[in-house]
Order: sequence, then C-alpha cells, then structure tokens
Amino acid sequence: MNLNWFKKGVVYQIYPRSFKDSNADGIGDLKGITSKLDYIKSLNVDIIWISPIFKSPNKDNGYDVSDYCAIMPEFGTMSDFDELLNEAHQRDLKIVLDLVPNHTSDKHSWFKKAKQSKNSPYRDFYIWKKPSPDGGPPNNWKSFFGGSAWTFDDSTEEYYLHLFTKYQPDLNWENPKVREGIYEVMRFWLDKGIDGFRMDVVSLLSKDLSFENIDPNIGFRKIIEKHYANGPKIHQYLHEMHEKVMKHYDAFSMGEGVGITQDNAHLYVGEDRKELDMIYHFDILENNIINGKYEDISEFELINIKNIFRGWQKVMTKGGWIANALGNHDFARLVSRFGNDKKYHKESAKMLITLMATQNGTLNIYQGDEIGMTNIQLDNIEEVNDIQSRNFYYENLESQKFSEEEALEMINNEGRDNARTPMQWNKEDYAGFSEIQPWLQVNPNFEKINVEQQIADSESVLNYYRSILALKKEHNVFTYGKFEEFEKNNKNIYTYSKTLGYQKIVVFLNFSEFENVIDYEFGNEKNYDLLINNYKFVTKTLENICLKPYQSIIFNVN
Ligand code: TEU
Ligand code: CA
Repeated sequence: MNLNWFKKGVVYQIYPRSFKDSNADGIGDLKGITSKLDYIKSLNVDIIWISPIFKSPNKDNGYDVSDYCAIMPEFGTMSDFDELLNEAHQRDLKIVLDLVPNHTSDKHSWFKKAKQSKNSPYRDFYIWKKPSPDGGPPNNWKSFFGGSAWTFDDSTEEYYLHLFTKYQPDLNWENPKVREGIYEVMRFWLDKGIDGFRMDVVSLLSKDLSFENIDPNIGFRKIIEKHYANGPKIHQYLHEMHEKVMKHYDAFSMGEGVGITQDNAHLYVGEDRKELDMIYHFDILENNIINGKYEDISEFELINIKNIFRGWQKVMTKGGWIANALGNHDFARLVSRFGNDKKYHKESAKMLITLMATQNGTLNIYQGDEIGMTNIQLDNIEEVNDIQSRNFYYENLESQKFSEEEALEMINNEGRDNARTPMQWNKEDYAGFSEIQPWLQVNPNFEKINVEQQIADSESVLNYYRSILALKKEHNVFTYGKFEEFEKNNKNIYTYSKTLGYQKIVVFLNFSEFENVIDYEFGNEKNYDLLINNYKFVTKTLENICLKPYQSIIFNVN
C-alpha cells in the first residue's frame, strides 16, 4: 500500500465565516485564520481544509461561487491568502481549498452570459430545458434544499437545472469548455502551491441526460444514489481531471461522496483508477436519514454505526482510501448528536475522538469539536441563517406537514447553523471571536466551553485531542492497522483491535451512560500498556473490565 502523507495526516476543517474575525466586522476572515495557525498546529493536525473563500453572493455561504479565482472581499485579499499559505507552510501545515465544480452562483459571469440569449456561447455551460407541455418544469426532480430542481428564466423561456438552490445553477460537464474552465481554476490555485482540494458534491457532476421522472417513494437518499450521483460519465470526468490536472502536482483530492456507496466507492478511489485520492463518505453523517434530513430524526443506534464502519474498512482492504468524519458545517454538532452534551459532555467528546482516531482512513475534524462545541437553541425562524433550514421551514408553512414549533425543533436538532456558530475562543464578549455582534449568534455556553479555559485545564477535551492525535502520529497502527471486532452485537460497547506488524492495540468504547462490563479475552497477551484513557480511573486487572459511562480506553498489547 502506498503510504501517502495525506493518509495519516489529520484534516482540520475551518468554516472561515465563523473561525476568527480580525477586523471587527463580525465576520471571520483569512487574517483571523493566520493569527490562529499556532493554535491549529498545537492540536497535532497536519492539513487545513478551508470551506470556500472565493467571491460569492453568499446565498449558500460561499458554496455559490461568482469568481473562482478571486477572494471574497469580506474574507480579505489575495495577498492575505498568500500570507496564510506561506505561514501555514512554514509551520509544516498543508492547505486544502474547497472546489465547487458542480455549480456556480447565478451571479457568475458564465451564467450571466448564458442567460442573455439562447445563442450565447455560454448557453451550453449550464443545463437548459423547455417547459413540459403543461408549462411546468421538465421533470419532477427536487432540489437538495427543497422545491423543484428547475427554475424558469422569463427572458429566454426555458428552465435551468439546480440541484441546490436556484442561486446555484448546475454546470454542464458534457461541455468540454466547462471542464477546461474548472481545470484552469484548479491549476491557478495549485500553481500557487496549495496542497489539494476538497471537492464539493463531486459525485453529481455527470447527469443522466434522459432526465426521466423519478419515483419519489424510494426516499431522498436513494434518489440521490440512483439518479443524481454516479452519473454515466462520472468516471470519465474524474479520470480526465486526474490526468489533466491532479497528477502534475503533489496534491490530493478528497471528493465529497454524497450518494457514493460501499459498493461503488472503489470505482472512485481504487489506486489503479486514477480518479480521486479519497472519498469523504456520508454514511455515518446521514445514518438516520432516509427521506429527508429533518423528517427522519431518530436516535442513532450503535449497531448501525458499527455496520457502517465495518463496511468501509472492507472497502479499503480492496485498495482505495476514504475520509472519515462525525461532523462538519452541514450537520449538528457531534457531541450533541452522538454523545451526551449535558451530563457527560467531556467524557463523550473524548470517547468520540477516540473512535475516530482509531479508524483507518483520513480523519477530518471540524472546528470547535476539539473543545466539544454543542448545538445551539434558536427560538425564532428570524434567528436562523442557513438557507436549507429556512427553505424547509417556509415550505412546511405551506404544506403544514408539521406544526411551526415542530419545524423549529427539527431545525434546532438537525440544522446546519448548529455547526456554524462562532468559534468560542475565550469568555470575553462574543467569545473572543469578534469585537462586535457576529453574523450568527454565539452559543451562550461560551463562558463554560472555550479554548482559553481548555488550554489551561490539563483534563480538557482540547488537551485530550492533542494527546490522542499525537499517539496517532506516533503509531501507524492507528491509521493502517488491520481491524478486528469483538462483541459485534453489543448495543452499548464498541470493542476492536488493530494490528500492524508486531503492534496490536485494543480499543474499548462505551457509548452509553451506564457502566458496562466488557467481555474481551486478553488470552495469551501478557503485556498491556495503557495508551490513553478518558477517565482518571485505571482498571487494576484485565479480567472483567468495567467501563464507566462514555469511557474509552486504548491498550497496547502483546
Ligand atoms: O453539501 C452537499 C450535500 O450533500 C449536503 O447538502 C448534505 O446532503 C446536506 O447538507 C445534509 O443536510 C455540500 C456543502 O457541504 C454544502 O455546504 C453546500 O450547501 C452544498 O454542497 C452545495 O454546494
Ligand atoms: Ca472580518
């Protein structure tokens, strides 16, 4: 196996709007990131992925790009970016940018020209269709963010396709000029010296040109898998992108793998395929979603999570690599979703990173999770910023499927703003994120949960992250070990070992708020050293180890 730097490297994802404001306008920016590089380095991460920093009208906070080669003025200037890149490299930190190749903003010059007339040389940069005979949209496709995936353009009397909001028209990848246009953008940034791309919804680039109606009863997740993602030419495009761009640089590609499954992942990341270096899968993040993000909310079940991880470990044994994450800017906070953010805040936050740091695959950490930032409670739709949540709310007002209170509660549980509240640096005003009221409110728990306090506390979540990431750096078995599971059907405890050469570690994770005795046979293993434990309490004997609520332990055994 090829041990590339990006496999063992840990990615720290920054949502720039919410990370650090350097000029007191309430919006995070590039200089803010640069000022925190020493902090980031101190976490023992290796790679920084920054969500989009390009010029954008911000209908979807930067995922609607109007100029791929210009910096969003709110975030700073190109020289601020050059400085950030240089300062990061001096600290041996890699920088990965967020490429959005599936769609542009409707304010991108390509789309503005495409809209001017049916004969515009840019018309074919996007996907246009005549209305259906009744004047409605060409088919029944739905946008990821609610409503039809088609919007009518009055002046040219055709519909254009947008799998996200109507402000994000989908590019037509059938057109070689579009592909070359995106490759140019990629070369621009790679020539500056960046270390790779996270590629937004890269699985959606190739469309099924029959544009047939979809059976809505199969549920939204299956619709994505079957109809929106994995289109007929996707592998041709990704291979071309590799040949024409990526292979000429020492940089990696991490494809956001919405709709990619354990059955077809190897087609994207198999080493012989020369397409993507890894895919960032959604199975854990969307483990409870079948129909829609808000509708299907149920408590997660550890058995499901185990099945998902086991399956992805298998994908990697076939060759190919994945990225793992429990949280990002699109989902609720991981300690609120998978842990217990009230009674066992610290313990569960530490247990969850123990799980993630010991799975094969490139680990992605999202800003604020290293201090256990939690979901926020918003009391009114006016306080909600996220366009996905707002669309859901207003669509529901019309359909009356749920009451207004229910809809708001669903948004509070699952909405994307949970992950986008400003980073909590200290207990001063606005959590030290800014000197003025930020663009999105600060979580009121910042006086208790913040970086400054956790740096000072040797038992904080933050210091645990530092320790476990240092262990991951030191022991290759964390990243590359052969995975073996015990007590597969245990609903509360997750136990597995990992082996690489002479080294073997055993990982015990308690996912419940009860004490649980583990049934693991140490057998012939004579020596066991404690590598890390999220409780002070250390067991005296290896017989009948009893795990405390949310306890996690790693032993080195031989
Ligand atoms: O997200 C793609 C995506 O699939 C998500 O929409 C996800 O399914 C959803 O948020 C789950 O609730 C990417 C970006 O990460 C997201 O921020 C963008 O809004 C989206 O693409 C469009 O660019
Ligand atoms: Ca600012």
